[in-house]
Amino acid sequence: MKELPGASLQKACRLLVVFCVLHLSAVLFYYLAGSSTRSLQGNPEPSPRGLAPPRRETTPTLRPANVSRQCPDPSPRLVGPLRIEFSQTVNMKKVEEENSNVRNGGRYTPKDCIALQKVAIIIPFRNRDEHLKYWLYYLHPILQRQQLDYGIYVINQGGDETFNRAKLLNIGFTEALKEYDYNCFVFSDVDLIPMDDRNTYKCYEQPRHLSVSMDKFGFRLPYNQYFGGVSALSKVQFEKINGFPNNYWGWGGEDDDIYNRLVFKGMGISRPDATIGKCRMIHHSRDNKNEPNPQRFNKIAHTKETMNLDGLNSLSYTVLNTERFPLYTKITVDVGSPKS
Ligand SMILES: [Mn+2]
Repeated sequence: MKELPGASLQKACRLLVVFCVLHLSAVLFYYLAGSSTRSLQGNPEPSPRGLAPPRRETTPTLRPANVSRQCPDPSPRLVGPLRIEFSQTVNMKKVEEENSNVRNGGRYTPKDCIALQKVAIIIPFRNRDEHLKYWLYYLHPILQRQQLDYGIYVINQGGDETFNRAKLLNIGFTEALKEYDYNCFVFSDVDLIPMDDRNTYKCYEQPRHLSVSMDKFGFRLPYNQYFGGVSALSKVQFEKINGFPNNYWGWGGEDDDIYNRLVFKGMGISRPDATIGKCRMIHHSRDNKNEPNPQRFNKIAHTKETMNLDGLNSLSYTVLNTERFPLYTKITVDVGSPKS
């Protein structure tokens, strides 16, 4: 028997209604199932393997994407080897424009995920503005690709007393912590630029030495215990060794003292491999008031006795000035003078 046209239309409508109801209840089910697992997000432990319902793919989510998710490790934005050169002068206005995501004072936080670490980068400084421009030009884009929650602190030694690198680093640690809950500290000379962005400026299980193959030393370590240039210590690691020594005036020795402190507290050095750890140093002549320290050999021999008396617990200084520039915070300090 042939069906009437009206009956066939009625049947089609009924089917459509049934389909709509089914679709609506399926959407509702997946939405509720999604919200009940929401509290698990941000849990650092890997999700259990096996059969998982494909809810994320099929359901549009109402919350903004990824903001409650930790940034992946390593960052997917890394590009690897970089061309680093110092032949052209840096236009700071342009560098500031190119890094418009950086907040005043040199602070940056990734937008689409939660950074794995909060990193304060401490740069001991005096009269090296040209080097600082290169550093900012190269490092800001690298640090953003590394998806770190970071801040840049240039600790400028005021006056014209002999330079004291390690004390400036102690001051940077202390001052940065007054601003933000940093859990990692990268201590970098102003003239060192990494040649590979896989050399992440973050902290590890053990204190990290980052500048492991410098062009200055023919892209190798000058000696096995070398800990100078760029290093990273977590807040816990730094406090465990009572910070760095305050009384190494002039060039040399303070990095070996720091190495000794780490060893005496039972820690070892973590390093990237020689390829990832390549970096360039900007050529320069020896600064005034930073002559090699003749006392350094004698001091290094006594780290074990001095480290508990000299460090964070004996640090004294005066902040003379704090300036917020678009790409860094500059803190000028009076570090005092060597005791005779
Ligand atoms: Mn240098």
